[in-house]
Amino acid sequence: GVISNLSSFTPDVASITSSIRYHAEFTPLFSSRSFELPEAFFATAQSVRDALIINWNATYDLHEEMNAKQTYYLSMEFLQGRALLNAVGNLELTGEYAEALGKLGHTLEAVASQEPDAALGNGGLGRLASCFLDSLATLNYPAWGYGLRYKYGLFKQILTKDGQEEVAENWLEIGNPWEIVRNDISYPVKFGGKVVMGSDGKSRWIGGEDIVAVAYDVPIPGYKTKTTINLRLWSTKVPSKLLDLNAFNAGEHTKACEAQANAEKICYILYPGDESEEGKILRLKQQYTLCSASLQDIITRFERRCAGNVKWEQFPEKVAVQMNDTHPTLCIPELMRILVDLKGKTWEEAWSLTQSTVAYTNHTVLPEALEKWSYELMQRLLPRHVEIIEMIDEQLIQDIISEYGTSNQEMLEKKLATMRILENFDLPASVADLFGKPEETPIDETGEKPEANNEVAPSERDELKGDDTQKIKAVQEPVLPPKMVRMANLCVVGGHAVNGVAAIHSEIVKNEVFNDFFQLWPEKFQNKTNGVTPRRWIHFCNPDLSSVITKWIGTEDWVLKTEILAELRKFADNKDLQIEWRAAKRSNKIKVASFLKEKTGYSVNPDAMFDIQVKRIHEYKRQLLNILGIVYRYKKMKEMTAAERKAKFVPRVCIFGGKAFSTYVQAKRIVKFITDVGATINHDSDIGDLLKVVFVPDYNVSVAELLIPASELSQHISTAGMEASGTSNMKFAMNGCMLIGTLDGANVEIREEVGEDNFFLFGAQAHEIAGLRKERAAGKFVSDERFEEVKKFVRSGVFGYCNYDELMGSLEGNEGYGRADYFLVGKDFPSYIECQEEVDNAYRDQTKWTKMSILNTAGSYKFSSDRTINEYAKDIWNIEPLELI
Ligand code: DL6
Repeated sequence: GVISNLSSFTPDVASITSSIRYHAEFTPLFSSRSFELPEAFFATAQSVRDALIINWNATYDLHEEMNAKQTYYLSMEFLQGRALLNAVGNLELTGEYAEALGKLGHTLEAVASQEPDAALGNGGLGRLASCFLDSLATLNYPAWGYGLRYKYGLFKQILTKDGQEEVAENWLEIGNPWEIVRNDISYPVKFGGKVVMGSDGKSRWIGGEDIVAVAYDVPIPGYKTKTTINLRLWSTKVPSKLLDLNAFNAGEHTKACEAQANAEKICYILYPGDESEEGKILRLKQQYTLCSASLQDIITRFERRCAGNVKWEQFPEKVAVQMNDTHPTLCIPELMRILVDLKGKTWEEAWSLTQSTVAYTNHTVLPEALEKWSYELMQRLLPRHVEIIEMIDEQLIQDIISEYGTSNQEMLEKKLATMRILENFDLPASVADLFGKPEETPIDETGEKPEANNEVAPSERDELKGDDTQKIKAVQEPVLPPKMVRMANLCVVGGHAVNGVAAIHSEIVKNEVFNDFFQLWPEKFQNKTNGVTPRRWIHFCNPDLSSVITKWIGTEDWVLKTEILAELRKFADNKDLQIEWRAAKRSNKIKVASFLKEKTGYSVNPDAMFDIQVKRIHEYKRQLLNILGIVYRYKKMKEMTAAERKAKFVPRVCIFGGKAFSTYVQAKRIVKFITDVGATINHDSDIGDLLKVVFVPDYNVSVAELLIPASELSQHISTAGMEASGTSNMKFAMNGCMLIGTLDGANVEIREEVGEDNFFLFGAQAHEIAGLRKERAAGKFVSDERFEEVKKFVRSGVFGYCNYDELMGSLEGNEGYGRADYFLVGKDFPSYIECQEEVDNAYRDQTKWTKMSILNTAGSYKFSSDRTINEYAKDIWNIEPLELI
């Protein structure tokens, strides 16, 4: 009976109960005698997976049969979080699963909380990829995600008295009930070796290290549709023929396993520290594994669907490849290699196919994040790809010359210096003589031509992380600048579309970061403002508010058509709605209060304003501005009588969360500073419930799902022009939270949609920033006395033994990236604290505040990832929905 139930899964409570029982009994991981929460989670997830597999297979068959154009979203990161509640919610089986588990002695909520977060990403870029998968499936687009199956995802953050510590997160420890191991789908991937010329005059890449990439599939269900798409994650292993049996037999076990260990370590960890040469090699191997295995898979599918009649000119009509930032750039030379070396296409044919297939999304304007690889390292690992990149670079030079001519050599040289893919390279012989002077290599004092230094330049990122060693070396040893490959330039040249992720960011991409390319190919540049899935980020994580919305709008359709949310505007003043709205918020705040108590020991008052800043810790995101604002508030409170401070300040719980990159010294100082400030304020009996500062450890997707519904004020306070978009700002607005922020990233568009009166704006604007930095460098900046007062207060040692000299010092002086207040905390401080006073005043009037909160939800409809995905589908991918009936 049980087995036949499984093969024809019917979603009624009785068959769901028996399917959970079946999995509890036959999952070899557990003793069948026990059915505690971990077992219940695993068995429930497997039962849900059965339902998903039926739809996943049907979706695959439909795509195969229709052979429609399909999008492949390549990303080194997918920040999926938990899957159980999302899957049952999308299948519309939440009630049935809750009831079935009830019969088995558990609640669905408790079972779901057993699931470890799948944290195969660092932050915004990875979470965006996961929201996109949800929207692609929901909107029935033929699309897949491709990524890597890291054994260890993003580290677990522990907070000690010394600040942040990182612990490996073994998310696969008890196994992953969602994945389907595809031992039938694997591809060879190779590194190193050399390129030889065959007798046919063609290049061949031979020798080197061989590994195999094996597919692990994760079904991704859409909401209220049968469409279930695939996230294919690659894991690496050694080809079995390479297991060194002789070494085994000779008892040299370590040697015998060496190749195995080398292959497996590629997918060991998300973002290996890449300060060391070894770390860089590993990261480059990861990127190439993703690109090579995915493209081989895509091409195999394309050829199979051609059913023996392969017409390569149709490839871009069947395949769209989206590169999530520059991490999958190697797609470009890899596709060229496959087409030219293996499929016999001419260079011109292959280039046209590649360009029409591939597109690139830029997610950051930070100079340190625009990836560059050492030419020498790349040549060692991927010699054939380097040849191909050199040819693309040469072709680009020709394009630039034919556009601008050679009469204005100075202008041309500038263009080439910024636009070439290869940085710090001589001009190729084919064009060098056009410049009228031979290329000269400087002679050093020994009379020898120095060798190019292939070390990575002392980058701004090193400075940010407080690593001065390379800088010192650079000063002492006059060497040629290192030869590098600029991945972003390769993406712009090799892709047919380049997009930024919010309107203001796309303008900066066009007018600053890639301005020379924009002048050459304006038609390539687009904007695609980010979005978030309203399923996970309001409907499932905030059921109380969702019910209120559905009741007042009269339909649940807003979960799919968020524009309906705008109808809430009609009721924003309605007293009854306001009462229900506040009740939903309060019940979410009560849950968070008990979570904070459990995680940090601090008790907070659920009637205080919940003021939240959760995101990666980075100087440009300015957690330092937030905490210094809190310090200022605290100092003022201490200077007042109890009655005065009660009259002046609204009670607040200031919540922080976020991880600092493990080698980012300054970010870690900020984490420690926040926790120290919290420890002092939270124990100050003069202050009591008027102010609490809590740093939530180990911020992740699941914690966000708890905090965001409880938020009343959220902070998006980056230095203008530096945050590409932000996506948590969208989630907060959707959940009826007011934003305090600068005119940066998607804040600009959120403010437009929710209305100026419902957004707390402060700070310098993007176009002013360069001038302000210059002013500072010229010693002309006059600091506000309140800012000076705060720094002095911190330095006086109120917050423990430490005087935070490095942290406060970074806000002083006149010059240097990462110093001299590069992120303009001091400049924006006065307008920030004044804006915070406005927030207090607005919060005092709860009727007005609730109206503002409703208008934030109503105005957030544009920020659904469904809207974003429809735009990509139409403007970049040219794909159509394909629905199972
Ligand atoms: O586009 C998603 C997200 C943006 O919302 C953030 O503003 C941006 O910082 C983030 N970028 C990254 C790292 N980028 N790289 N490389 O996560 O992307």
